[in-house]
Amino acid sequence: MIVPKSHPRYESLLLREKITDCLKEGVISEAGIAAHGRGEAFDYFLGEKTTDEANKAIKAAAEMLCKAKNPVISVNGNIACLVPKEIVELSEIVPLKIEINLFYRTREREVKIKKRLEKYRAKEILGVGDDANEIIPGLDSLRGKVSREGIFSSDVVIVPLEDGDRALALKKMEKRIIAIDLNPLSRTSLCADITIVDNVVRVMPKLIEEIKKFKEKKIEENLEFDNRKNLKESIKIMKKNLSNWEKKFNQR
Ligand code: PTJ
Repeated sequence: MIVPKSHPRYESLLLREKITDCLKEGVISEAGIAAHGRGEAFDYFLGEKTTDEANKAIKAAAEMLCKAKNPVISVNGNIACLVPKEIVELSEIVPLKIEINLFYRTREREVKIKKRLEKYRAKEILGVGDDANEIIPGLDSLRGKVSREGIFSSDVVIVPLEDGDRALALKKMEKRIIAIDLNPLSRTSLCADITIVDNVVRVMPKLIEEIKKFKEKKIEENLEFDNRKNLKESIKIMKKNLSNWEKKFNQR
């Protein structure tokens, strides 16, 4: 551990260390590092905390998952690195299926990610090797290769840290999409049914909590959720933070 606890950006630097370790292990793609950096910038604008809007989206996502018939979480290198334990816990409590789906798909990375999830006691992992036996229509990238049992026949898919095209293609297949994306303006954020604008490392434990509450019937059912309105509010929070920082900057 090189980062001292007293460092003002300790938490953020710790995540960076995790990400670079996962790159060395071959879990994350090189482009995954760039994706993480883009996320860091948006997180900074957001104030690096879960907003009320994100909490509303998390509650709505918990309800959608609990009511789904065949929910699936799509796992890429970044989330396998950052939240492996939570992916497995989520798969048990909803319950939902875990499917590995990579943009930079190689057999080697599929296996490495599978092993990482198994270390956290994942039992069944779809989308590896020949199990990715179906194609999402109209999608040219390797993300289009999906499992018949999983994403292909799913009704609700959680897509954390997406790259846009697939979310749109899944919508055309009439699936409902829950996105976790720090960028409220990304194509994925705009096309999802529910977008949680927050860092996946803060979202996953909260989502698990909300699902537990929903299962114990401690939260209201049939929550109203307007994704466009929620995204607008998240953008406003970022703008407000920026203008407050500008005011402080001008006073120096
Ligand atoms: O592992 P692979 O091969 O499937 O590759 C996956 C990557 C991440 C490289 C691929 O999906 C990609 O290029 O993603 P993008 O287009 O960079 O989009 C990632 C989005 O996630 C961006 O809008 C980021 O702001 C956002 N993001 C990054 N880190 C986080 C995040 N959102 C939530 N939590 C984060 N920690």
